[in-house]
Amino acid sequence: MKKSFFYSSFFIKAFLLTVGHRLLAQTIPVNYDEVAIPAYTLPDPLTALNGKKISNINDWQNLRRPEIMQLFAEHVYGKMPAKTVATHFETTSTTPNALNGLATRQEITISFPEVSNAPRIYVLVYLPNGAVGKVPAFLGLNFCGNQCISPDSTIRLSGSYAPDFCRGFVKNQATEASRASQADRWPVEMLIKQGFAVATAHYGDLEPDFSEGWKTGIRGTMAEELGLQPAEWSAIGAWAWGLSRIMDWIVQTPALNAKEVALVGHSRLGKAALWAGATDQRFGMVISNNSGEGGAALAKREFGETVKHINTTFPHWFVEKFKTYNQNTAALPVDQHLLLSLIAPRPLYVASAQDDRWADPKGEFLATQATAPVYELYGKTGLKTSEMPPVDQPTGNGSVRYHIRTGKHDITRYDWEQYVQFVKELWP
Ligand code: GTR
Repeated sequence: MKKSFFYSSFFIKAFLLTVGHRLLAQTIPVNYDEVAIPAYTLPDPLTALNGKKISNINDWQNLRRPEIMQLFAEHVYGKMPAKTVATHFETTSTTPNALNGLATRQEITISFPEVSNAPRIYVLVYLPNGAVGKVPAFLGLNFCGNQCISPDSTIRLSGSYAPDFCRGFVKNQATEASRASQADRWPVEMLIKQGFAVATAHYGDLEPDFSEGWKTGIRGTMAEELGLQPAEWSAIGAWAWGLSRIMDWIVQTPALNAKEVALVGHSRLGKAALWAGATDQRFGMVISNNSGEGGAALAKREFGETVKHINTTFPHWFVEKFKTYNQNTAALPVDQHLLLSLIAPRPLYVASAQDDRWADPKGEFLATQATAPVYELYGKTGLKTSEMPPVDQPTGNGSVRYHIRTGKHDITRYDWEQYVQFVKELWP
């Protein structure tokens, strides 16, 4: 009785907060006109705050990169915990003949034994059967729970909060009807056949995605152990932190090649993937799929979704300070090309969709292109072209690639096929 009252008041509150923020954001005008973009100047990746020109890897790694990290922590995503907390990995299921014998399917629970009310991360993993040696992996969070990525009825049903758009949910809680609801976004069989492992977890395990979600997520329950108050970081920070905990598991898993983990994320989870890739350099590659505002798109262009829109709809995604730029992106000391530069020298793939103007495809392209000088410091090749490529024609022959696909905001088979090709070229 008491428990059900708790759950209904929790979901009513989450619902009202989410709808309220969304309605408020709808009153903010949206610009889709290139001509109306304000004049803006992007901070130079290779000029330090003290004016010093960065011309070698040493100065990038020891001066400019740390100061860019610091700027993003202070103004955008918040700090990351400096303290580590004891982690326990438990394999709760192993299915040796998943996908008609192509893969071994495992479910791993990552828990934090020192913190009694901490959330658990439930990781779903597919390992290709018959692989010789350690295999590379794609790792990414999912929106609606592990059961949504496959029709397999034995996958654990997520018990964590999922956003309203997740199908087969009642009061943001998964039901059996949610199984396979996002299977088209996760072509596991194709990836396994290409020799990759696949690992995923529900982002709601780390922090429920609404403005008071921090209370039951990592930020609220582990503040003391992690040495960070909830307001010092953000939901995106918590999701990124969770990706690093999954990486901890990968590192000690003999079947996996921890040096070849391609971190992939769509939309808000693309933002989280980029911040995770910046804060944890063990991820060997980062793939941003339609990550848009607060992800790969330049904020200062104010095209489509803006800082003000995102802070109004999702006030918990970033730190409070980010809201001070709602009306004044010119004052932002960073822009997202600097976030992408933090991935260097590791391979980076940024993808947009033609109909996803809200995410500003051109802003994503320009940010990606602006990372070239940093890649060049390492003797790597960034995007050479200054023109956006035609749709469905990926561009970039070095460590950085970009495409704009026909269609809407989504992660499709086409997108995955390009990622597979990129990974195979860079990690032959
Ligand atoms: C939108 C949001 C975007 C993007 C997207 C998603 O509503 O405005 O920034 O993150 O959600 O995650 O699907």
